[in-house]
Amino acid sequence: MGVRPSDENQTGGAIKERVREKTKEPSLYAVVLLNDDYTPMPFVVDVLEEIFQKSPAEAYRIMMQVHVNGRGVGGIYPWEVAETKVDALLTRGREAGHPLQATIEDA
Ligand code: TYC
Repeated sequence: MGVRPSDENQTGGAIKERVREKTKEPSLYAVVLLNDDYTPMPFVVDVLEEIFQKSPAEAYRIMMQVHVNGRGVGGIYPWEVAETKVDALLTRGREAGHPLQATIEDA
């Protein structure tokens, strides 16, 4: 005999304990800053402090990582937060006339 979908959670009056809720943690994404030859170093440090909430020392470390290796992680966030960070970074760069770029990758 088949079980109707609406009966799947029925226990005929018995108490049924749910051991674990089927909630999932949100997937996480890395915002990756990309190097270029024109954006001033202090501007990138400011962006990391103000948009990515990094300390001055951490912001400088990430900026140098990008400068030397071509890329570096500004932060790891749920998708919509990562998108908002990239938007803010691109807008800030564009308004200042700098070609600063960032991408979103699976963390
Ligand atoms: N390479 C840039 C310079 O020499 C500095 C820089 C660092 C640019 C990080 C972008 O994401 C970046 N002025």
